[in-house]
Amino acid sequence: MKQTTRAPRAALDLLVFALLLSTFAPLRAAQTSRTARPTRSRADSRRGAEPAPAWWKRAVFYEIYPRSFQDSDGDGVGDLDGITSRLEYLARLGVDAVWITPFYPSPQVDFGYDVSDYEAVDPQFGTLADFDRLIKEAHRRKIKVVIDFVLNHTSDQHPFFKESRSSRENPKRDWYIWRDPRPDGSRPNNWSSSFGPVAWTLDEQTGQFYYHYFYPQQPELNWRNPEVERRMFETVRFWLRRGADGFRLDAVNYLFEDPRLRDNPVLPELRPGTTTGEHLQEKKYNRDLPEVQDVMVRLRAFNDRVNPASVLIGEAYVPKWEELMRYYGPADNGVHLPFNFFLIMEPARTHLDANVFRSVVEASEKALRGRWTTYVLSNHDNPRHYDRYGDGAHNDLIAKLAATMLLTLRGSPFLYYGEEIGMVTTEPKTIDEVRDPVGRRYWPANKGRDGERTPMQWDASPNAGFTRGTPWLPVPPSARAKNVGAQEDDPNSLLNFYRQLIALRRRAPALLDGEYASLGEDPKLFAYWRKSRTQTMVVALNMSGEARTLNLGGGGLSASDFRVALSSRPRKRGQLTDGELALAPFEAVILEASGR
Ligand code: TEU
Repeated sequence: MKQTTRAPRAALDLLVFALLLSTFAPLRAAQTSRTARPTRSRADSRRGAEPAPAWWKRAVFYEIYPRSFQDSDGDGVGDLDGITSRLEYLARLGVDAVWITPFYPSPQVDFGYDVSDYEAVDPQFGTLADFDRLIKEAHRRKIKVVIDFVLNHTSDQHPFFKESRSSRENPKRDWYIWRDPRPDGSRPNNWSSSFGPVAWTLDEQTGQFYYHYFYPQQPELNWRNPEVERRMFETVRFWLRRGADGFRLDAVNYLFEDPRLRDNPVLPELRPGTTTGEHLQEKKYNRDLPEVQDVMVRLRAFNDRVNPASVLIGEAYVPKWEELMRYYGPADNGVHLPFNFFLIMEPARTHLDANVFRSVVEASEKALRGRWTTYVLSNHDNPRHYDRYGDGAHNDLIAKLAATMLLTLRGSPFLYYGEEIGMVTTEPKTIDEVRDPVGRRYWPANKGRDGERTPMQWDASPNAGFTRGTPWLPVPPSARAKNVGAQEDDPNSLLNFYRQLIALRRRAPALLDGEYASLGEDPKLFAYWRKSRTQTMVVALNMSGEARTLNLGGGGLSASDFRVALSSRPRKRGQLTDGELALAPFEAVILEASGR
């Protein structure tokens, strides 16, 4: 059933192109002129005649989980108007782009990642008119808006799936992955689901199983069917026409499955929270199949025809750089920014260790060979890095250190809402409180992802300024002390540190797109330089509770004089002339060389 023959690609592309030209030519012109505005970076103007790099290479991105950011109507769930009302805050923080996770109509089984209509807004989150206003207000502040595209699966309540499941003969039957049971009535193969236990659900009415890597309410689309591709690409056009600046492509590495549906190799380890039966698997036959790359190339071509300034950001947790590199496409004609999750994966995930970070960053640099990447420490699927790296005694200092790294590596940083005020992961205390279904299934070994999705903490009021109703997830007790209001006026707050860092980054060509090289091999001190044609910056991150010293004489640094541009601890600004930088425990320092 998955073996649908694909229409010749060139013919398909031509048809789509012709349609685009005839229908959307004026729109394309308008969008090009909108996106061709100069960026805010002063570094740009210094470059004279060189063309400005794509906006997303310079951008600081900020991920918004709309349910939890700001509620405007008192139903306890955040919404698009809520986001619009906080754009001024984001502009002041200095971010260049927001990525908003799904706000489309959805039964909300996976809180929006189960989409039942790709071209509308869920009433909980607002209306299309609210979206248009959000775009207008964001663009007015020169903030780009990237949205989520959940293309691997739909909701089981999407009309496509309802049709598909209605009968074996339905024209949309082949839009999903249906298979007969094996002769003994069991499921077609051994594949497990990300959310457990198995990836197949029997549809009693038609007597076949359908495949879902995620929840059973998220049936997988059949990307071998060209009609699926055509229809899904229309979604891209729909949102680009409405002014979206790009897409974060959800779970793209799961688009294709082995046509023969061979069993995955079973690993010895059991899934955390289970004692029998549920072994982990190597996802050999249902993840990162080469066909994914062909879709990425075609999606990029489609995207470029509608709005060449828009960005595609791929979400794929892959174990190796070689696999991730394929997402850039054979001729850099695939995804612009495959997410680099290596700081969120082991060993960097849990170890604040200079050797680990140095080797992860060096491996990235080596694999990339000049291509652009992302850096990300927290998102809506992982415990917040504030707790992952915090030692309990120096958490704020460590958060400043992590922020300094995130915002000074060679790549586009992605912040997750609330990390700028040090929000903590607040897991449900009892199973009854759990909202993320996976947390109920594997409690307490896996408490789900509610902990990193709690409401944004704006002020010290009972609901932290998030809602005047009852928040969908409890506001953490930490909100009373830790909130935007409290940090606003404290010059040493984490929030103000993020603001300073982002402002510094914006005006420093070396940090925006300079080269990278590690400095030294101290196991407690991660240090590196960034160099552009006109500037050299040194970043020194003491990842230990001991004092450390960085020798500024080596590592290809020819400058003799350095100026402290920013530090996470109070220290005298000004020249450093003795060739050494002494760092206090967990201190982060950025130096600017005054010579070359
Ligand atoms: O996540 C895709 C993904 O790879 C997940 O396995 C992720 O690692 C997992 O959520 C961790 O617990 C994306 C979204 O980010 C996630 O929120 C969705 O639940 C998922 O796709 C399905 O759409």
